[in-house]
Amino acid sequence: MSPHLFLPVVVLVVSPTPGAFQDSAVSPTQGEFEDLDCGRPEPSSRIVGGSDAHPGTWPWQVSLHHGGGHICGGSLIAPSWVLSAAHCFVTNGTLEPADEWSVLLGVHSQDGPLEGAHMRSVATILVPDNYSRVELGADLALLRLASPAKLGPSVKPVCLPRASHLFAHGTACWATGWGDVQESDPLPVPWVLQEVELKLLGETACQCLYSRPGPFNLTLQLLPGMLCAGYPEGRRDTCQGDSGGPLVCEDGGRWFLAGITSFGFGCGRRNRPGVFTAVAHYESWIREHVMGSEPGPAFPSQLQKPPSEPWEPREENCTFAQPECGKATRPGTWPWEAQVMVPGSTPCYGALVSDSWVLAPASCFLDFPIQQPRTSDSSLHDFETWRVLLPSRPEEKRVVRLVAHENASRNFASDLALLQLRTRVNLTAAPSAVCLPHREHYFLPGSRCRLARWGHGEPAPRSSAQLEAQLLNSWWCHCLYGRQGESVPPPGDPPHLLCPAYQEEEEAGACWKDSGWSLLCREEGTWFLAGYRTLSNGCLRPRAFSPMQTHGLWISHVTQGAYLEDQLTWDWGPEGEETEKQTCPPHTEHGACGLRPQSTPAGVLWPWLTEVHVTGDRVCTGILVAPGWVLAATHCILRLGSSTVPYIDVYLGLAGVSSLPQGHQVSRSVVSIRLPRHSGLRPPLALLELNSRVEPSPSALPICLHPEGVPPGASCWVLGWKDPQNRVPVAAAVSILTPRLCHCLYQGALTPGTFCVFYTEEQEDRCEMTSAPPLLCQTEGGPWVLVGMAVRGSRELFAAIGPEATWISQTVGEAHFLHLGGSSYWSPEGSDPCPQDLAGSASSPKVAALPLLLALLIPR
Ligand code: 4AZ
Repeated sequence: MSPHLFLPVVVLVVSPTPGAFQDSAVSPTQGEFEDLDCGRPEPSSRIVGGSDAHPGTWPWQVSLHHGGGHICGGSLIAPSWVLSAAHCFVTNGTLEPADEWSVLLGVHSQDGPLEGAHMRSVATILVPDNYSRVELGADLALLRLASPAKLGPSVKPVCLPRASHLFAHGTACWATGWGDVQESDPLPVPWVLQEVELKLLGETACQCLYSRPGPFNLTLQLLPGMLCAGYPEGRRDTCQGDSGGPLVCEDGGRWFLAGITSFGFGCGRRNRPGVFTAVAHYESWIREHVMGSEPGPAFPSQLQKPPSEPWEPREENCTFAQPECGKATRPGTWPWEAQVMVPGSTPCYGALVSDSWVLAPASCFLDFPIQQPRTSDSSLHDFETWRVLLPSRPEEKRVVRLVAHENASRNFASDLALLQLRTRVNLTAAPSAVCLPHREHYFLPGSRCRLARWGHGEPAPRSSAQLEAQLLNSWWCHCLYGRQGESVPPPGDPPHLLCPAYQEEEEAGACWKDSGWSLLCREEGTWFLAGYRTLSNGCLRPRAFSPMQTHGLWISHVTQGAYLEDQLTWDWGPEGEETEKQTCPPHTEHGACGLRPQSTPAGVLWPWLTEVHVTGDRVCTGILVAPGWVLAATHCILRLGSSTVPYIDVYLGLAGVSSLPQGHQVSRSVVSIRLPRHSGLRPPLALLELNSRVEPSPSALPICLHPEGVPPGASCWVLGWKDPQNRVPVAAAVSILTPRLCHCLYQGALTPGTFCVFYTEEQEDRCEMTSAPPLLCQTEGGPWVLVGMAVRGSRELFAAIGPEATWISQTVGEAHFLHLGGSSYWSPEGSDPCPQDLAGSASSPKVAALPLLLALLIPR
């Protein structure tokens, strides 16, 4: 995978309409193409304040169709020539065949009446030899039409500027097109041509804006032959689908094609104006290629020379650039934290997402659940009395509008509302806005995040270290907390949930009830509002958050200027598609169990493997079977003949990462030892009750239990430590003998409810046996299940979990019993007589009966 620039979807962002055309009498064009009149639309007036162009206003605008739909714009420059952008026609370095394209001329609405419109096929496409990628310039293409366009009121050519033509900085020009109206937001039906007024930016000013790194230090080097138009504050811009279309500026009553829509970082973003191909720079290339064509394009000379070079800010004092988002000098002191005060209710915490909008939970302001869909109409509220308090500002802000998410009342994942402030906030170090993630934003597993106040509710009275977390990968998040049966979204798709894994343990006895939390994640020193949740999770810290990225479109639609800045997107390649098939292993009624992460650089993880330290330095293997319970072999925990009650501690988690003994992350002490009631013999299994729960995470998660023995098709392992000092977990592969073979080999020595195993490939020395290791099995893609614990003094015999299932579930409550079917352990009923040569070979079964064993192993 490799990160690349997010060049998002775009459309023309709406703007006020231009003034009426001056149909002034201007002297005829000079130059060799004097006969072609250009750049003069029919005189017209426009819909004031709208963004739809009036029909006939931009008669040179053409739509380039490929595969049955609009792909790019273009400008008619002569009856047989259209000028557009090279990137529309070049895919992976190859020019697409001209005959696959058609040119639609004289269209206004692409879904409306097409009178005056006509289509032409393309005979040739010409692209400069030095074109490779948009960021390297030369993004222009000449299209020769198969037959000349029919000129008329709605089809006229535009004038081309000569190389000497100077377009003054600050000139208001117009860009037009059928492109997206926002990033990832296509122009709605009836697809009426859009127009937007854009100011030309000088080279220094534009470079200054593009040199301001956004959250990911993404900058752009402008090159000769590029020009910029737009605004430092963004909002008005071209976007995807406008490419190839015109940027025209008026001179002496004629419209000149100053630029060809080429690219930009996103659309309408702060500090990211649109980048255009400067047509004047390519005068000679165009002339050279249209030579001999009659009539060719017109290059009228400039009538109004711009006065002197207008002042251009220097890069060092690029003060007109807009402030950045997501900068916090001290994590925990959030400069975007907004406190919304509504009389009669406790303050509601939200986040400043632009200079005039606060995002907060809708449930702060609307009643839940709402029976009737209620309008999100502001008139239901008396905003006069509402106040918003922002960091470092003594004065309170007033609210003029509330826009609730349309699903806010139906679904907690949309519990969002936007509040518009009456006056804009001057964004400085504080208050400042938080950055919002784009839909495709991929928060890397392991990203550093923090909880921040969100909505009503008191902060949990804990140390701030407890608010720190790292993101889990989406498979874990989904399998631990997602809805069963829903497939795991592949990386790159918006996740259904975002899960933090906390750095600090949950404090015993603390209750996080009734507080909403937002999840802020930091990337490259910039904080993003990644997720939020308003529902409490009992007393526990929240484990799963609704992702904010799915709401970016709604937020930018409403606010027209929230901080959705440059972000990385990942090119997942074919691996991304493979992961699409990922699903989670079955859950039990108590949730996920037996999930194992891939081994990480931090160590091999067996999230249920527990070191049980018994008084002094004896170490037994324990297995986490529920958040507050560990199962261990009785003989390891309680030594025969010892009359003292042992003092026991347990350690779980990632080895080698924290400062706890042996690098474990989680420690607990044991408050009681429970044994099942057995007549006579000492029971083989003991349950250890922990002083507090261990919440599920990839480094500490309960195992699944399997009462029926070995699940069909499973591979089984004995899990333990090789070296009692340096306890790095090891697993030895084993096969399980059939109950009959087991019984026959160990005749007389076996307790009912025992598994016999056979180590494959000399693996029996891998684990040290004094710690009483467990026997685990896993079916392909399924969860890991515990089937037994080692019997005292044996490497090959394991006490089965099955016979104790009732006792375990009654004692533990939340044990994860999975019913997968399968072979059972040895039980005395119905044992057939044993073959002669096996009887009595129990001391060394594999030596005596190896050939037989291999034949009788439980089939996989
Ligand atoms: C595009 O993808 C595109 N905001 C066109 C223009 C801009 C960005 C992207 C400029 O075709």
